[in-house]
Amino acid sequence: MSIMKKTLATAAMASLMLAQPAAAENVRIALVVKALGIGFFEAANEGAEEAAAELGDVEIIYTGPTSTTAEGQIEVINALIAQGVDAIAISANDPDAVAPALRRAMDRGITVISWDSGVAPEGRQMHLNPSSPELIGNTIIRLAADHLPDGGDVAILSATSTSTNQNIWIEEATKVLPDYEGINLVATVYGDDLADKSYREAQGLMSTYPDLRAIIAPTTVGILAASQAVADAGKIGEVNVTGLGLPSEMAGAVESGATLSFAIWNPIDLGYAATMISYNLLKGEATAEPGASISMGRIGEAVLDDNNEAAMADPFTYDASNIDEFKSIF
Ligand code: RAM
Repeated sequence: MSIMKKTLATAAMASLMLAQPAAAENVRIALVVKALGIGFFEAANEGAEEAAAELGDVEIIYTGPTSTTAEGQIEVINALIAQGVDAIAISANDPDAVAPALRRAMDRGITVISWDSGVAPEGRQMHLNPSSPELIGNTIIRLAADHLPDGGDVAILSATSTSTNQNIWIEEATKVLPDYEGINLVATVYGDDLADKSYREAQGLMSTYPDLRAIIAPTTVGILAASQAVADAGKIGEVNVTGLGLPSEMAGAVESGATLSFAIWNPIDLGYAATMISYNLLKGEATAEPGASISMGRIGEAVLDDNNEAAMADPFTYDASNIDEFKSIF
């Protein structure tokens, strides 16, 4: 080997040796979302990046399919296994369909949690709910009932029909429905967390049910699309759109009166908390088992129940009185 080549080789080795310890210390946490392009998940990613900056040795891989399918998520999971990431934190499009791929990830030593929309217990170590499912289910009905003192027909516009979180909330909402006298649930339809499909489903509800008084959309994509459909149909004041939305996306609907009030928890905090939990599990700082308490950093402790689930915080209600304060935050 020429002296020149030797020097280069030695320099390359030296730089490799210098680079290696830092690279080995960094852990890679993949935040797998239902689909790319959804504001709610982009806000969660902001929180994940905040946690990474606080922890110092974390790289966040924000990823997901282009539409809200389990098949798309399975491809993403398989690619993450091949890359050898340290943790996968997923909001699932289907609790069962993604479980085998996630099992394979866990068998290879990858830490797996679900957050927002859960995975069946065999496919994850723990699940972080944004809030208690009972509370969310009751909240979405109450939001509609608050503005219907004499009762009336309401319909639900959900995300996908296999979405774990929306399905649990709808189940809980249905349980408390008898407590709200005169509130009549006439239909549940699915917009798949796609703006155009949600818009068309909202239009369909208004034409099929002429006495409809509220559309309850427990999805940030659905509530925005429905509020636009109601405004475009000239039905502001007749059909109130409510459910779960982002203040930043719903400010216009509140201003126009298409939406009188809606709720949500802080999506930035949710992404932050999911990242902190993933980190503490993969570093062995905590074990996912019933009764365990896992630090969520500035949010507090996640205490696991018998199903290894925990809840982050209560949802907060937004209306014309407070939306301006929050619309620039998330
Ligand atoms: C959409 C997604 C997400 C849900 C929110 C409320 O962004 O469906 O999973 O938590 O709405």
